[in-house]
Amino acid sequence: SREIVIAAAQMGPNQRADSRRKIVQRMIALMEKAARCGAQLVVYPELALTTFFPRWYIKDTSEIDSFFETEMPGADTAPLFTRARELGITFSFGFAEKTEQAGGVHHFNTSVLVDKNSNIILRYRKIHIPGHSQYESWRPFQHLEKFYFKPGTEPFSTARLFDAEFSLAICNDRRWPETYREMALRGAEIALIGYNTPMHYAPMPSHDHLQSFHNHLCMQAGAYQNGLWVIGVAKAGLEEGCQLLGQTCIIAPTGEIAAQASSTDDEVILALCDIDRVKEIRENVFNFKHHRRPEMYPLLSRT
Ligand code: CDT
Repeated sequence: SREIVIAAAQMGPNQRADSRRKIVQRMIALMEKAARCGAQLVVYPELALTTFFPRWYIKDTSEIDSFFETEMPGADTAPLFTRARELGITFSFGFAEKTEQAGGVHHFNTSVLVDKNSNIILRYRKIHIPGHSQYESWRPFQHLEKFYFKPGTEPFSTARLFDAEFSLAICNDRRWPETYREMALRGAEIALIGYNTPMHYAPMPSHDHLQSFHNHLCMQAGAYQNGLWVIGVAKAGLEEGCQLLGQTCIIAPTGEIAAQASSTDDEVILALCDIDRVKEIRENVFNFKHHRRPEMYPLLSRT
């Protein structure tokens, strides 16, 4: 069987004044801890290098730029790549990406998968950008992802590592069933998903108490209904006065939680993931080839 020791490296809050260097040092400490426990792959959250800045409406472009990476690795992130190479660790993390393409400048909410030789083998740019695009004064804090980020223009894709197929998604993507189904149809066996989820949802505060439930509900359902391992990794805790959900977890293709964080701080959890367990689902109840009826779901292929 194909077994991989996967670590989910939950991060506690990143405050606005925390330097990239300090944050990267915390990420390295988590990686070293995971490596001591035998991890082969370490997964960090969405926007791991900064505070969740979409909670503020920032007009000054140089201030906005300070949250974005123009190269990966850059000067501040190189130590993470170097330490991973020394430890022989593969890793994945999210960051704000500013890139020039076809003469234009683009801002994406991005995550990458890096092999043990520090090569970026998969880059994903968040497709489902939540929140709003303009300042809304009635909110206690903003969720201006639509102001800061353009949606990625490439569909979900996969990369092969440890003889298994990996796919990346970011935060709000995990709530959409299409995410997991598209991945699975492309042959993905493991989905790596970082998130920053405020406990307070301003448009529907009566759902605040459901944040934890919905978090696990969508990832466990996605895992089971598509026969995928799902690694869900939080940036958690009280970040700039905003409480972020924890609940980092490693979910088996049966939908069962194999490991879960017990804090909202920097914390490593691990599981020995048998990738062949994907077959328990995909060769049985969700054998797409035998039981799926795409011709009966014509609206799914329409916008
Ligand atoms: N980062 C991110 O995508 N957060 C959203 C918050 C809820 S939508 C405003 C999420 O889906 O968890």
